[in-house]
Order: sequence, then structure tokens, then C-alpha cells
Amino acid sequence: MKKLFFLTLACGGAMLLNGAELKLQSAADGMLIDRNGDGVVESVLTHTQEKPVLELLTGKLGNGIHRSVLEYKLPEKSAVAKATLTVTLNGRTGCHPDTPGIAGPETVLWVYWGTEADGKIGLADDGAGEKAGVILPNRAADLSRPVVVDVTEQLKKAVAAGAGWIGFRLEAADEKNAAAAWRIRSSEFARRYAASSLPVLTIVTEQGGRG
Ligand SMILES: [Ca+2]
Ligand SMILES: [Ca+2]
Repeated sequence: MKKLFFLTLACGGAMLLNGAELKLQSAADGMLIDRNGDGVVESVLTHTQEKPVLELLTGKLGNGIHRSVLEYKLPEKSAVAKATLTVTLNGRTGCHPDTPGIAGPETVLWVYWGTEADGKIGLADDGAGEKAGVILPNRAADLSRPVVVDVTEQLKKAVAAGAGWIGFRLEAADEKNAAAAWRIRSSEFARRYAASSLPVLTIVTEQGGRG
């Protein structure tokens, strides 16, 4: 009993030190597609009842180049201590074609918080923002765990700029020569089949913020 009490205190202490942890789900997610591979994105694909979007693809599929986009509403007055984006790959290998030994392309995460970040996926979201780094390397993925990328620096900048929304775009580093496409579970996939695979933006706020 004594031991249990101590553990509870220790956990409480850690929470106080780290501030609150907010787990946000995307307001919108979808794909920007260059269907003929000429380098110009001309279509936007988001989930509808008629045409479900259960996966967000990034890379090349046939001639089509796909980029994935997710946008989140930022909480007001959040002082960010740490932020991460978590996504879950789908299928056996996490990519199309879903054949053992196949790896998706090296994929870069772009982050934007200007006027394009508005809670809707649109053509203007293409080309927006700054590079946060490589979210997926060109090697076979470990599907037993989600993909987590640190976006603390970008979140701090967005909050400092007074942004109300933030957007994330995944693009293959060399789209024209990509041999496959990564498959990330969309919010709709999570709603239908597995809430644990929601694409989540986690923000740990600073303790003792200015409220
Ligand atoms: Ca095109
Ligand atoms: Ca947008």
C-alpha cells in the first residue's frame, strides 16, 4: 500500500513538471495528387461517404504522385514545451505495392501555419511551409509501432506567430523516381476500425503558463 502511494505521488510529480499533454485529432486530412506526374498537383482527395478515404498515400502509384496533408486546430494560449506528430502505417509493409521487402520512398515532412492552414485541405496547401525533416526513410518499416516525429520547433514558431491552425504535408523526397507509396491510416480509418491509429498531434504545454 505504501509503495502504491509513492508511485502515485511520483506520477503526479512528473505530470506537474511536464505540464498538460493534449492529444489533438486532425480537423481535416486528405491527399494532393498529381495524376499525370508532370509535377503539377491538380486534385484534392478527402473523405466523403461516396468515396471513402481510408489511407493517406505519399509517393508514386502508377503515374500518380501523391502527397498527404493533415491540418489541426491549435488550442488558444498554448505554451508549447514539446510537440510530436504520430501516424500509423497500414497493410503488411505500410506501402503500395504491399509486397514483403518493398519500402516506401524517403518522405519529408513539411509544416505550415500561414493562411493555407485553415482546417480544410486545398490546392493552396501544396508548396506551403517549411521542412521539418525526414518522417519516413526509404527502408522497410516496423509496423509494430507508430511513426512519431518531433515538431516542437515548428509548433513553437506557429504559436509565436499567433497561428490558429497548423498543417503537415508529407512528400516523397524524389517523387518522380519513387517506386512505391506509403500508406498512412486516415482519421476515417481510425473512426471505423481502430481509434488507436488516429493521426494525432500531441502537445505538451509548459507548466505555469501565463493563462
Ligand atoms: Ca499534374
Ligand atoms: Ca488548408
